[in-house]
Amino acid sequence: KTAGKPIKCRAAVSRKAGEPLVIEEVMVAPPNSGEARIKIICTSLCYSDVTFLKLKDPPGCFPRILGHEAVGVVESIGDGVSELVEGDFVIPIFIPDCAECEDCTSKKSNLCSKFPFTVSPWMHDGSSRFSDLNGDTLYHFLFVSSFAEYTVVHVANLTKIDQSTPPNRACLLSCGVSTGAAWKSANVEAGSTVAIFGLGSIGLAVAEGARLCGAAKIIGIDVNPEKIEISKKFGVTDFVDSKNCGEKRVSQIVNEMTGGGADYCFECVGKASLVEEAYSCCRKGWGKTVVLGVDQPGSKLTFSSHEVLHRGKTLMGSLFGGLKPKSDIPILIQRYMDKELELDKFVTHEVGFEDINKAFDLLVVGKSLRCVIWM
Ligand code: CXF
Ligand code: ZN
Repeated sequence: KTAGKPIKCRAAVSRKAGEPLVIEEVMVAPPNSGEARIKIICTSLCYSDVTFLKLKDPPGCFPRILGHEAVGVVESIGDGVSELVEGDFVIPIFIPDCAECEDCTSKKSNLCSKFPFTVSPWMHDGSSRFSDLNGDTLYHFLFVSSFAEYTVVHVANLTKIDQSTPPNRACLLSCGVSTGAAWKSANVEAGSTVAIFGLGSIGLAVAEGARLCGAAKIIGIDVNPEKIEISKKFGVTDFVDSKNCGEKRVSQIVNEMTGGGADYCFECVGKASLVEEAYSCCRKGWGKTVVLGVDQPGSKLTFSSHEVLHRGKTLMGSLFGGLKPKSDIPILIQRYMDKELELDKFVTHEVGFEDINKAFDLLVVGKSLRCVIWM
C-alpha cells in the first residue's frame, strides 16, 4: 500500500529552457486535503508544453514537470475528497470546476472563482508535491504535471470518466480537442459558414465539430499548404493559403468566398493580428468571432470603432473553448463512443515514455498533431 506515503517514480523533468526533458527519479508527496494522487496511464503533448519549455526564466520556471493532457487512475485521495475513490479513471484539466462558486454553478461560465486560473508553478495552496532526489523542489504546470508516473491534482481539476474509454483517445480531451470544441459553446448551426485561422489540433477540432454541426462551408486558413490534405479529413471544405494571397488580406478573401463574411470565425493560433483578421471577416449583423489562441501576455488588439460599434458583430474570448469540464467532457466522450466525434485521426504518433523528447521534436516541426506518450 502506497497511500499516505511518498512515492518514488520516474518523471520527465524540464531542467532548462529549450533543452530536452530529463527522465529521472523524483519523489511525489501524498495528496493534501481536496487532492488526489494519480497514476498516469498515458499523456499527450500540447503546443503549450513547448511554449513553456522555451520560456527563459522568469517568466519560465525550472526545474518543472510539464504535461497537461492525460488520463490517469486514482492511487489515493486526500482528506475531504468525496467525489473520487481509489481506482477511478480521471482526466486532469487545467481549468478548475469547483462545483460551488458563482461561476461553476452557472451554465454561462467556465471560469471558476474559487480557484482562479493562472499559469502558476504551484498547486492551488501555493506549494509543490514534487521534489528531486536531492530534496530540491520541482515546479508544477497548469495544476496537472502529467509527464510523471504519478502526479497530484486537486479534485476541482479532475473529471471522472468511464473505465471503458480508451485512454489514448480520452487524453486528447484534457486540452486541445476540447478547446477546439468551442463550436459547442458558440452554437454553430447546420448550414452555417465557418472560417478557421490555424489548422493545428485546435483548429482541426473546430473543423471536426463544425462538420458534426452540419456547417455548409468550412474554410481553413494556414501558412502551411501541406495542411490542405489533412484538413479535408476533418471537414474543411475550402482552403486559404495565407502565404499566397497576393495583394489581398485573408479577411478580404474570406469575405469574398462567403458573400460578406463567415457566420463564425475561430482564431486558433494566438496572434493578435489574426484576431483582427478573423473579426473583419465575420458577417455583419450576426457574425461571431471566437478567440481560442493565446498571444504573448500584454499583446494589444486594434479595431476601428466603425467595425466594432456599427456592425453588430460579437468578439468572444474563452479558455478551454468555454467548456465546463465536469459537464461537457462526458458529453464529448459519449459522442466519441457513438462514433460521431472522431478522435482517432488526431493521434498521428504514439511513443513510450522514454521517447518523450521525440514527441516534442515531431510537434515542433509540424509533423504531428497529437503524439500519445504511454507511461
Ligand atoms: C493554455 C491556456 C492559456 C494559458 C496557457 C496554457 N492552456 C493549454 O494549453
Ligand atoms: Zn494545452
